[in-house]
Amino acid sequence: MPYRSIVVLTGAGISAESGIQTFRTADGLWENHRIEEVATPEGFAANPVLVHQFYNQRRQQLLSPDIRPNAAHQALARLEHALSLIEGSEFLLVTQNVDNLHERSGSRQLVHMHGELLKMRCMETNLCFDIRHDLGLDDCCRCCRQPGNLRPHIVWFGEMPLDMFRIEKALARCDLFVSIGTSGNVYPAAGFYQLASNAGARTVELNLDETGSSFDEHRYGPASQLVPAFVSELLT
Ligand code: BJW
Repeated sequence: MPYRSIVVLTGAGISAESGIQTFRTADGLWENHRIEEVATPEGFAANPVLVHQFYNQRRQQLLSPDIRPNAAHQALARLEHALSLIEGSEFLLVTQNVDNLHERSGSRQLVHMHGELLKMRCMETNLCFDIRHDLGLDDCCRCCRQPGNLRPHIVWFGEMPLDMFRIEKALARCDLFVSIGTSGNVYPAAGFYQLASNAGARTVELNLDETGSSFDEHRYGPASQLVPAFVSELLT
């Protein structure tokens, strides 16, 4: 293994072959909604019922038996496990995805920088709770016992992504940075490869299509094929 410290960033493309739709489609809509309606604090304040409905639907989709991790998620868990057996090596998987397919594959050194669909958060106390059912305006929070204080644990536009300190520390130390299935449209994640490169890391992009970003190496194709092949190369 030529690398001692690896950071992997994943985006919607890694879960596409598991049946979860990516974000940026040709019509600019997410599941028929404008971004401002469903992915900003202002959208939630204007129409919380609509926003709850949007995330309730996506949560139920994620919980359906049809949605399962694919070979790309599994390969990353394999990589983490292999590295854990090498003394002194470090691994961090940063996902922009709000699904749970990485943890279902066995990934543990994992940061959900844009939140998690299967969590809700109290806006009063910032405490998070697991959730598998639908969330509504009348639901009472377990900590403050008030209705209307709960929101999806999702990072919307204009909000600070989660665990940035841990991510930036890992980026500053890594010698390999791999970006998988992300369009590179959303910051700060879109700038991670430059931070890693500035720290001296080799940067590799695995994506279905060109994104226009300048990594040291680009490989194009479906994640379910590219990622297992890339991980096998690293481990031999
Ligand atoms: C395949 C494949 C297959 C398909 N195999 N590949 C102006 C300039 C710069 C920045 C800003 C600006 N104005 C505002 C900002 C900041 C803003 C931002 O970036 N806006 C841009 C739109 C310009 N960012 C923020 O507000 C963030 N917060 C922030 O910046 O805080 C301040 C800060 C300061 C200092 C330090 C740190 C922070 C918050 C961003 C929150 C994003 N949240 C969302 C919504 C989550 C809720 C939900 O899920 O509903 O997260 S947006 C959405 O985009 C979601 C995703 O995680 C994120 C990234 O999308 P992703 O994963 O790249 O998906 P797609 O669909 O775009 O791409 C899929 C890719 O897969 C494509 O490339 C395909 O080719 C590929 N693919 N099938 C391999 N089978």
